[in-house]
Amino acid sequence: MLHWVDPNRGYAAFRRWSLVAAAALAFALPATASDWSREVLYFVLVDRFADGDSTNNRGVDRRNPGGWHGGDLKGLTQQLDALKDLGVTALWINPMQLQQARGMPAQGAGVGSFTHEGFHGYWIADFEAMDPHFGSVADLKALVDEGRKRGIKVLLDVVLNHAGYTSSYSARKTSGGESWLRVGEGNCEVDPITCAVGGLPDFKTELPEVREHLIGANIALARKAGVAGFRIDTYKHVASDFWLEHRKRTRAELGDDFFLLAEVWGGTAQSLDGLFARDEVDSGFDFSFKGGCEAWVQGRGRTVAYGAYLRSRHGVRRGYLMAHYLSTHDEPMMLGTLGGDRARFRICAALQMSSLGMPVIYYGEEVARGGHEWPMNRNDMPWGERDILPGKGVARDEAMRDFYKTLIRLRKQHPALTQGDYTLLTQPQDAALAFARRDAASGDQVVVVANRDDQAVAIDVAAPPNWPAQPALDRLSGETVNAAAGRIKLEMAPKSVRIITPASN
Ligand SMILES: [Ca+2]
Repeated sequence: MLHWVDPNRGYAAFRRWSLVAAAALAFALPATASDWSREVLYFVLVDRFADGDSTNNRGVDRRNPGGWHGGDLKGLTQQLDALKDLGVTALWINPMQLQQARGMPAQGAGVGSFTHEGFHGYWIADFEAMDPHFGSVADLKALVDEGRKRGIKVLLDVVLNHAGYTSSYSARKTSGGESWLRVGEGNCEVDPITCAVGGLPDFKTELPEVREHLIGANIALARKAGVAGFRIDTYKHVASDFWLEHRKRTRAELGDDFFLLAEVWGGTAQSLDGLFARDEVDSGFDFSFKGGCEAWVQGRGRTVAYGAYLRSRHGVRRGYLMAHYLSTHDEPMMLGTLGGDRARFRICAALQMSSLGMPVIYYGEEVARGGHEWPMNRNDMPWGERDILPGKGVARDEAMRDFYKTLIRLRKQHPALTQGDYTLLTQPQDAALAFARRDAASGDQVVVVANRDDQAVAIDVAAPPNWPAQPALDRLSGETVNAAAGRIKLEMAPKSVRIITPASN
């Protein structure tokens, strides 16, 4: 295109133009350079996933629901092709540091008493050492490197609030003679910063030496392994000035793109906004999505109100992101809450994958992993007949996995689903949920319809503006949908969901 000018002059002009364009773009972009709005995040408790190295299985007891089960970084790395095939683009792995040596007595619903070990990674005894059950720093780097080859980023879970119940930190003092850990449990309702969450010893993160140790150790590990970001545990229990320093440090030492996802318990678009306004992090969890969908698909609440909630999620500050899940290690698994109703579960999975934000799949959810309440919400990844421990022989639902694959593919194909705006099509008298997503930049548009009832429902809603005339297609079933004369009309089977686009899309 520049053949009619001197190539060097043309290039110089192009360079000048691109610098100006880049500057203009940078100005137009939000404060954060890291954009994870198109990622599909997969959360793994590494010990529960795949055992790739039996030499590190010290103390493994697979019959203990709270024990070590032998999964490790090598095993996870070996399954990256399967995760790529599913369509995930980022992994969230639990904290990797050395766990307290001894387990804790515990009692769980339906499992009685058991010994609870630090297999989940949140009971750290030494922030400067890897836990050998998970593997070495080299193993973590190998996961990151192999993931990168497959377009999968790694997000490392970090704890900056508390130590394990037992660790050498209890004896540690600053040069001024002050203890690193607070004594007493405090009251998290009164003061979340100084309380002991779950009775775990609280670090005095206001002390510079403590701060340096925690931030420095996590940054050093991240740098050695090359992880793309942190998922930050128990965020609201550490003060904002700590997080501002943490943000500055991670950017300076790990790069401007280093991504931060905060676990602010109870987070919503509204309650996270202060963090985003201060640019402490890039993202936070939406704690309403799971419960909202569970309630709605089970017939609680009006459909129009649920649709309005989905619209309210678009109130998130521009350039920042909410991560939304159906299950986690800290909450009962959705499929269990729905009484094993896979049709209703599929509706929520489809709504998750067609909503704004970063969807998080809790390992095994995509194959209908069993387990409901803690500790069974942290049970083994089901592998069916595949020769992978610890979940070898545990049944899995391959049709559910295929459904997830389709949902993820649609999400990637349609910018309307990742970044489009939201129009609620449901009217107050309607039983079924219908909404439109439209990406103004590309013109891409999608209509999502869901019927939570045990009966079939006839849908007749106004097509969104700019919706082309016939034909339209339901991308989940492949069926043609009647979208003539500005109306979308279809019969919805009991407990069903459709993701509809113009056939030309
Ligand atoms: Ca192992």
